[in-house]
Amino acid sequence: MALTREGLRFIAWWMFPERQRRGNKRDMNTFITATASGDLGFPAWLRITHFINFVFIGVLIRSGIEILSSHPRLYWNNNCGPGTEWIHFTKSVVPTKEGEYMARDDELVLPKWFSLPGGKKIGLGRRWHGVTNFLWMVNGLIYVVLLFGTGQWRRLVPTSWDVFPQALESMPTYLSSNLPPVESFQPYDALQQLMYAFIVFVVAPMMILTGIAMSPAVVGRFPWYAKLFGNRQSARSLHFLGMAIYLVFVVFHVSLVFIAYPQHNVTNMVFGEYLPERFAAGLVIMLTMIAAVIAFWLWQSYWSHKDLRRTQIVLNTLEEPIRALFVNRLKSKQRGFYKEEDISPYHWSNGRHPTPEESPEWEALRENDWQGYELEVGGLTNKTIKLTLDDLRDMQRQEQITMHTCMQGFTGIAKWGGVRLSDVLALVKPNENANFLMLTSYGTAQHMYDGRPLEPYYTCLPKELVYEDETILAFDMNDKPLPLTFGAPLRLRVESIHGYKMVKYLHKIEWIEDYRTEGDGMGGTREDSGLQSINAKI
Ligand code: HEM
Ligand SMILES: Nc1nc2c(c(=O)[nH]1)N[C@H]1C(S)=C(S)[C@@H](COP(=O)(O)O)O[C@H]1N2
Ligand SMILES: [Mo]
Repeated sequence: MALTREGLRFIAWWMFPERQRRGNKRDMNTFITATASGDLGFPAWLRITHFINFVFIGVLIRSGIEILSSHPRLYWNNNCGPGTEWIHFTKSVVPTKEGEYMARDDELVLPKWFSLPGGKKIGLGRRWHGVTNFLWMVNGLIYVVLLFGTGQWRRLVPTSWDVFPQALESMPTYLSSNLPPVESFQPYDALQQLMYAFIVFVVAPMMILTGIAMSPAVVGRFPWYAKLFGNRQSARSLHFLGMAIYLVFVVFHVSLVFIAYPQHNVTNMVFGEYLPERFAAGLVIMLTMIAAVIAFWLWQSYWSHKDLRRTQIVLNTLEEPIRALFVNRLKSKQRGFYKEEDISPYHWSNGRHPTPEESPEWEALRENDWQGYELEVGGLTNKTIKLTLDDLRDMQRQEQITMHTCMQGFTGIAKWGGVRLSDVLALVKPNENANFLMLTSYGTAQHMYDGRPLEPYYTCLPKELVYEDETILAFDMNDKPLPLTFGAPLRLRVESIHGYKMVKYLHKIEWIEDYRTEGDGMGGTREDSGLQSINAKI
């Protein structure tokens, strides 16, 4: 421990040598040097991590807004019933009849300069958010380790209870747009210190913890985790409020840098020490850097849109190892957790049932009350079989009350009745090269990425998902045969992933060798056309 501390001290000394080396040689302003907590200065690591943090927070806010815009409503309950949101960012009113209005109908289209990447591209917004989260947390960890390793924590952690009355005292000073005396910045005054400590030690961890609560893999495996925040939707609301706090903070903080003793702030941040004579140069450098960061944020949007597929592949390549490390292994264990009374009275939908033009076959079966419906099971197998709904109902039944999470943001709890996918697959023998299971719908995609005619909705599942305990083919929802909008007569449920993998209006399932030879090669309709994670296990 002592060794690490010494090591870090050395790195710190090496990284911010100005003040240490020159020490007292320089006659520095008294308020910087003569502080109760010693000379904290502005070491290089602090300035660098702070700058990186600024870049990443902007990326997180912009991509977060893209994600939010795909379901612009926030709730404190998991049912997400129409009118139960505490805030919405759309004028659309949700009809109370289930199945009339799709989550996709509710999406906003934001301009490219505003959100990342803008233009209803939640698939890419989620990729940007995911990749940046990881980098942001690594940067934050380096910052916090160095903060405590070098004694710099005194900047942020108040060492006396006096900080509260002091902060109260300086509040009216700020409010009357005056400034506390320069001596009280050591390096920060009490109010600033409290605000910074709150952002670093309360809001940032809250963003991480509530972010984790939004992953269907995490709350599928550990449903209690979401309860720590109330429920999954309140975690989402808190995550949003955290963003709002960040936005307000950034505005205040940046304004104060330029209002409260800018000579100190600017030269300290740019040069690492107080150099009033170089204030003009510092200001130019700082403003140029801010402009460059804003240009980078905009570039991300335009670069993303220039070649959507390339962006999807690049970001997915960066994100996949992180997913593999943390969430891909989590398998749903929701049975027994949710109770009958948790079932949502209203359940959102995504993906309308096929029209007679799209699928005359499905329409005929529907008119015939599903008499004659057969699920085809085959592909790379020893034989192809066809199962009627009665065949499926005669097999061992599995029921589960689970929470559905659409990657757009809504959730809903329902009781699903069906048969395990693994039991169905046990009826045929897959060949050696059967690596993925492809499930195809009678229904079509809601849109195609390149505007070509709508193709049947499909998804490819890796074996890990196929053989999960709670992966079922469901024919019942809440003790009744599946309603039309929820996938009649048969649909997939995979409870550890996002809703878009759960094909409704199931037509056939087949073992295939590789998802890359199907559709556009990304692993499913929402991957092909919605630019979601390629061949995702979550
Ligand atoms: C300053 C930091 C951050 C800001 C401003 C931010 C902002 C946002 C916003 C506004 C959303 C949209 C919420 C919604 O409508 O569903 C969002 C989504 C999300 N955020 Fe963050 N976030 C931050 C950090 C994090 C961190 C550290 C994590 C993970 C550990 C995280 C994980 C997530 C996840 C998983 C989602 C939902 C994404 C999805 O379902 O695809 N966020 N974030
Ligand atoms: N055939 C088909 N299945 C589909 C879709 C679709 O558009 N067509 N949408 C998917 C998405 S994005 C989600 S969130 C869920 C929604 O299921 P629900 O309508 O039962 O809530 O269905 C999935 N299955
Ligand atoms: Mo979805």
